[in-house]
Amino acid sequence: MTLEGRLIVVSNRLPVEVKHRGGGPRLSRSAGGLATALDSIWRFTHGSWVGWAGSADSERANELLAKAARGRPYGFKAVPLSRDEISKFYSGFANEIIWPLFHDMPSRCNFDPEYWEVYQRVNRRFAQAAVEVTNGKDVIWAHDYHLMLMGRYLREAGKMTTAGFFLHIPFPAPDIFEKLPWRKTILKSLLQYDMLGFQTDRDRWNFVSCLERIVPEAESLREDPCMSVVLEGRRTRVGTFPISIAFEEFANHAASRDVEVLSNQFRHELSNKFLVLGVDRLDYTKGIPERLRAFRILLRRYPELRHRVTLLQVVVPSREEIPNYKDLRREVELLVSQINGEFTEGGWVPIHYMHRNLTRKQLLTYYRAADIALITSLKDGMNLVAKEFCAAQVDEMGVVIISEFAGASAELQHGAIVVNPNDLAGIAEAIHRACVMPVEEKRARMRLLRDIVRTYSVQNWAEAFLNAALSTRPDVQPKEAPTEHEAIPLTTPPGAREQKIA
Ligand code: ADQ
Repeated sequence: MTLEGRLIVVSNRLPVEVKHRGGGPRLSRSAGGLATALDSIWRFTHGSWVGWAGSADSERANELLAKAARGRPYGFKAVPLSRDEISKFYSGFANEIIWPLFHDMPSRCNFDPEYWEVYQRVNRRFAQAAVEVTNGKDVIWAHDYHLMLMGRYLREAGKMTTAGFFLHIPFPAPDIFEKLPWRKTILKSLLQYDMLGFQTDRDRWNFVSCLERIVPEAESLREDPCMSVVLEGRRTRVGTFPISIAFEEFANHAASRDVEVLSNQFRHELSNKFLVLGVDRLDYTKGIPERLRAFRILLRRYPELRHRVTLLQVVVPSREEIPNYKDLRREVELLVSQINGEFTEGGWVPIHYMHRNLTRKQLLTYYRAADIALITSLKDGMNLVAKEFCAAQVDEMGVVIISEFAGASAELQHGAIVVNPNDLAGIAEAIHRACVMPVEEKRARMRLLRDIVRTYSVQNWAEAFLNAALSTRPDVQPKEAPTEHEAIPLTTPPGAREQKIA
């Protein structure tokens, strides 16, 4: 697709971060699923990326950003945030209220009213920054729960260009969402965007159910392929767009000689034990303690698997300034040492644990070397690790065990083994099943999974969203007919889109 204007992406963080190290500010890549996914949408368009650039807002930092933009199809527009704003907007409102609430964990929320004040102020600032780089034909695409009010401030600034919003995390059911003191303002602000995108049908249904309960004056119209909501004469389209990965890029890199050699070497070092892999940001939504406890049950129930199976758990440090996350690290490290203490014998350590950022090559090496990807999120918008693992299975042999509460399970359920992350014995049984699964079944499942992920890449996701956003303009129609994935009509039951093993 080609946009008539430019694309203005707005996200909390820019894809590069300026950090103060000894000797002055330095640039590094931002971590996490959003940065990885968005980086690949610029192949077919150009424009600007608006977001926070990290701790430093000095002149030198802007120089570094200008330098980093050379050769990219987009420029950077940094939004300055003070230390207090980072603490109350990012750590506070976004990550101590919205993150736990939207992941169905209201008891972890800290509903501090000051957080709300700062959230409003910072959303207004992001809107102003976006307006400064936007021309009439541009499309503004805002990302994630940090920017739910930005639509309202764009309208207040008189910005009439098309504005869309994609939520990367789940949207909760009304009984959970209504706990939020600012629920109505947030829903009405979201309806100031022209286009809203959710990861799964379940999230979209939840959003519409919340509207029905909290903003009954909004009228929902079930149109194909998206639905529309009309409030005070404004129409917002609402669709399902499951995010994906750059499949070919991952698959080609995983197939490279480098990665093959490293992965064989790693397997050799483990004496070719059956390798179970967990890769996550260190976050309480990812179900890491549950996974470790399930692995302990496996080793207790099936002593014949001792010496034969190893769990490699890789965690990337995340949000370490928030107390909940520090506690989680301690819990995970204690469990790892308890389990290793209980089972380690000469020549075999049951759990290998890494707490650090990996390069793409290292990540692909572990994906390729592993026999099982174990994803036990208690709740997850999508989970890109599941899709990256499939892309890296160039030998078509790995098994995916995935939580039914990860968005990716809606697409992957017929090729993966689906588990309830609270059912620890069930997870242990799933690992056992994967260990004894016949090779033909593994291949059939992995082929299906790879087909699903290959067919709908992150480029398809971005095009589908932007096409749907453009079709909200009275003067523009989408250039191509909507694809199956572009948006799923609300009448389609969740899961209808998935395929089965032939
Ligand atoms: P995340 O919660 O960050 O993303 P996820 O989708 O799994 O979760 O993405 C994690 C990313 O970080 C993957 O690309 C993975 O390769 C990378 N990663 C993980 N551990 C790493 C390590 N140790 N070193 C280097 N890289 C590592 C949010 C939502 C998700 C949603 C994405 C995209 O919470 O539900 O899928 O956005 O929409």
